[in-house]
Amino acid sequence: EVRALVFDLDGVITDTAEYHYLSWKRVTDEEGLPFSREDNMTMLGVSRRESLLRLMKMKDLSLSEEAMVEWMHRKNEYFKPYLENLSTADLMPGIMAFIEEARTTTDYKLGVASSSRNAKAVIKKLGLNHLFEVVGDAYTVANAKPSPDVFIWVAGALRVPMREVIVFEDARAGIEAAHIAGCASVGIGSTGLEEADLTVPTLEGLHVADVVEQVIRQRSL
Ligand code: G16
Ligand code: MG
Repeated sequence: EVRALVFDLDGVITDTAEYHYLSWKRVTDEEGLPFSREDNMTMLGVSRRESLLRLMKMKDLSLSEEAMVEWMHRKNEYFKPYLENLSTADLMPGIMAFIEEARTTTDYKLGVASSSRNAKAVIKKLGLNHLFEVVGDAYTVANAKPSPDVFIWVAGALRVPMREVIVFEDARAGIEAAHIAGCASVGIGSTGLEEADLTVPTLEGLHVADVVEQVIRQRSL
């Protein structure tokens, strides 16, 4: 039985994944480091610190704790103006229709599980608060995705067993976290989603009942 749908924020509800990339790109440009979209894929969906640790590993960099804090601060300073200008144009295609359909045609509980410290600000800025019963973010748990903690926390707050939750994610780290938590998963996008129970390029034009049915079928295979 499915009783809850839990959505990732950056890259699933909003197009902010692009802004995270552009912000890291600006920092790496300033530091004279090459940084491609492909590089960025390996940092998707994990915490700010874990993103930097992965970047350091990728580029064989060693930074002091002080330098790391400064890079993370700078990245977020570059990210913040994007948030100030956030509008409904930054919503992912099809997401609002999908959530609206879930609200009107099902009694699934709806939640958000994000690795971001900016998650609540993004949701507020877009006026989406009323859509979700629970929002878990980088402040609610100590360990960000791929740790399962945020999904366990959100499922608990929704009072739904983990196996009755379908998670919607755009990042490998999020799919991994969802599975460790015992949730089912839908990967949205084209890269790094091989482990998802169902992968779709976008939610645009998809119906909740069809997606849920496909996930259930996939899981019992
Ligand atoms: C998001 C992004 C990640 C980002 C993380 C931390 O997670 O996908 O790329 O590194 O938040 O963001 P911040 O620097 O705002 O704390 P999610 O889980 O919403 O995709
Ligand atoms: Mg994401």
